[in-house]
Amino acid sequence: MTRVLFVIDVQNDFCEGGSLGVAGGAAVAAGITEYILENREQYAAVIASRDWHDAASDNGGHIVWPPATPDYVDTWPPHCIAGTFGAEYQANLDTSLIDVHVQKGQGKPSYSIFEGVTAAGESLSTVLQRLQASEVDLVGIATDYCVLASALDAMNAEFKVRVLANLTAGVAPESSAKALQKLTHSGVTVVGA
Ligand code: VGL
Repeated sequence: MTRVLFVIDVQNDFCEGGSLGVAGGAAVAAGITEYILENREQYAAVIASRDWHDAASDNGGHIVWPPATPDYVDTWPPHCIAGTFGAEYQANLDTSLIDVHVQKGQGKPSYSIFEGVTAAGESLSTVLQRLQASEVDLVGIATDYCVLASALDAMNAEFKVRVLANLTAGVAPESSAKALQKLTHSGVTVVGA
């Protein structure tokens, strides 16, 4: 078996002080760095995603620009605009530990890392095939949106999937608890919830 680690959207806009900051985001970033340093030998690769939206666009209805107000379920304030500070990895995540970077959400909503591409334009699926990956662990932000969607896609792609819940942070406690339940029911192993 070959296992990879997905680090989902550990970006400034999803951490405290960001336009869509979730509670505990910066601490999760630090925890992920520590976890990788201690567990690197378990993984064939560490693959990190970033939301990477277009400026001056609603990105397929995903982003609502002021003065309109988002619903924080299907529509969101501007976040992770390509090339801005908000789209960069949060500083507590040691980016030297990341082997593959993928970007998603260019002009559209992309909750799942499986919609991402590398800078060379390779899809995540191609990268995973090359690595001959069979198992996926997930950490990152947000538990109730991008971690959820990415883990469900990994299940659908027939990987053996674990979510390391202590290394995730969510938009809201209730939807995060629901997301972890849904993952468990879908066959994902939720560790440390
Ligand atoms: C996310 C809300 C909007 C996420 C992305 O990374 O979970 N959440 N866009």
